[in-house]
Amino acid sequence: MSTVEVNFDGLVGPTHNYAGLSEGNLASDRNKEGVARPKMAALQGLAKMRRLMALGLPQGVLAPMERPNLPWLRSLGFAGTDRMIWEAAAKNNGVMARIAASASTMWAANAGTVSPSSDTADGRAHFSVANLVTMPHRAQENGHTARLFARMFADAAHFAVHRALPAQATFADEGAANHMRLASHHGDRGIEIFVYGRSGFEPQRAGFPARQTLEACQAIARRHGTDMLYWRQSDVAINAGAFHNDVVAVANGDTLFCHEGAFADLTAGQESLSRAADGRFEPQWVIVPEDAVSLSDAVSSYLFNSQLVSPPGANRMTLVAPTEVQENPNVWAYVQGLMAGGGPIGAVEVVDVRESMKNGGGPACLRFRVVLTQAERAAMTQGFLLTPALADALEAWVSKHYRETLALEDLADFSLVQEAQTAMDELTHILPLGSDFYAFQR
Ligand code: SUG
Repeated sequence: MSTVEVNFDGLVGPTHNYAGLSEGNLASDRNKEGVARPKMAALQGLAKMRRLMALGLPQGVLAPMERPNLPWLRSLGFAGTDRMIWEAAAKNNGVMARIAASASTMWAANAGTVSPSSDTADGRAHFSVANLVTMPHRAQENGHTARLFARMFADAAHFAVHRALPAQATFADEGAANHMRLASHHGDRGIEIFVYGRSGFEPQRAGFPARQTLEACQAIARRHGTDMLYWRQSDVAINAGAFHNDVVAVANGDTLFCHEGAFADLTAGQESLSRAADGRFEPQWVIVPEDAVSLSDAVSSYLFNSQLVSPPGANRMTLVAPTEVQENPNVWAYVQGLMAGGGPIGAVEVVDVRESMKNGGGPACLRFRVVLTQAERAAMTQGFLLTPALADALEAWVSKHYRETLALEDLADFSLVQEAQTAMDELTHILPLGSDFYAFQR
């Protein structure tokens, strides 16, 4: 198969913590001020990557951002030596240090949006880095992501990497977490669907924030040269804690698996997808009714934040689900019924990504999916696709540098900055980032 989907997972960085920074993300709020386990978090992420590789699926890895982000603190007026900056930012309950230390680049589904070359007007794969403007701890990611994508997808004959949209609430964009693509095979021209929470010209909604605007989606479609369907997320889902569409829906191949309450107008969505797919393929819908799995159970178990994948050789899809799905008897009974039902989803693999889940990041949040032809895989910078040897090297690196535990009080300790910088410096020798990738190296 010459065209494949590669899942690039965000490697969890050494400052993973529970600062409770994300309003509307119930797990982040619930675990606020808990003690995080950075080493375990990174190893859980790598174990998930290995499971996907074992299913015969291509797997890639994305480097974490420089955290603590001292350049960001400097831009906010903190001055002096690195130690002085860090100690000042950690004062007054340390909210600035908490933001600067957030390991949020692990949630790679928010890195950006991709349109594969089969969908775009100029026949190149287009990437738009997400501006993530709704939350300050996430808004600092986009410069790093742009630099990383430019490094990975440097060949302009095959790839176009677009910077983040203007950093204004009107164009709030959270990337692939609100984007779905259906196609009969990965390499065929696909149908891309953007799911937005509000128009940028409406005031921010009451209740939890809507993080994606229609105008951001339209701008990305224009830049990529793609046809796009635009569906509105339901307010009920956002208020139930679905701060991204990928908390209540996931698509793969010809199949869309979602909660019946995911979209403001499910029927209109179904009709528009059928029209777009007419003559190309028959969309398969797996719609879960509220009385089978409530929105509340969907959000707490992250059933729909599973990865839906097509392992080579299998004729039904596999759901890569978080442990929490198995632990909820009602949700697990639904999954068993789904497997037995003969529909498009035929197998489940359970993965433990609890450390990320406690911040509201399930299996699908941790990955950035990119459909690539064989020629594009050859054109991308080599060394970002996971092999058993690279996974070994990354695990050894994590085991050597990461702390077992990290409480919020520990953030004030300047040695954390030094440890993180030592780790990142070494990472630039494991992944082909270049020896000046991080600002502290320049
Ligand atoms: O943006 N959590 C992330 C989780 C992102 C999940 N991604 C997808 N659904 N694709 C967020 O809310 C919590 C960080 C903290 O509270 O310290 C956080 O940012």
